[in-house]
Amino acid sequence: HWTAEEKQLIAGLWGKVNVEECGAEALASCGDSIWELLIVYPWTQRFFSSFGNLSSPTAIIGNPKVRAHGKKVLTSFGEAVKNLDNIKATYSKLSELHCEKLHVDPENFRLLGDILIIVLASHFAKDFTPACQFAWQKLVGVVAHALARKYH
Ligand code: ZNH
Repeated sequence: HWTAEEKQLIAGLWGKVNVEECGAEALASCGDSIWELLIVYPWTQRFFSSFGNLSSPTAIIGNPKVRAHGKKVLTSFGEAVKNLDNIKATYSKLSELHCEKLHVDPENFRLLGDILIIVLASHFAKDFTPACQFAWQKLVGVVAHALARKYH
């Protein structure tokens, strides 16, 4: 459950990710969370064998499929932000996909969540207060849990 302050901190920062002037750039940099995941934790590359060349950081950064996937995941993450009180139901189908079809180890959801927080903190440094960090840490935890639900 969320306090009013937490909801506001989450929606406020996410609103900035989507705001028009810097929206595209911020969204792109959050979408970059995926290539950061692939570079920082190279074993996650095995899930993306259909994405073509991931043989070096340069190849990963320049790979259009990675970029497109980052956008897809981030857009989907936005659904959690919009449905804070209903995250489990929101990700029920996606959990099935990741657990039963893609066999993504749930640990990876937590790794991606941590990276997303680092990206948000560096992009919105002056707004990223400890209270904001706490709310986002909680959110990525709830999202990871919801996505991993079909394993339980
Ligand atoms: Zn994931 C896919 C979301 C994480 C892996 N994903 C996907 C999609 C989405 C998502 C929306 C699409 C689906 C369809 O198409 O139907 N994810 C997501 C989210 C998250 C995630 C929200 C968190 C936050 N993933 C993840 C991770 C991993 C993954 C961590 C690993 C490492 N995914 C994946 C894969 C896929 C997906 C492999 C498939 C891709 C293709 O295209 O093939």
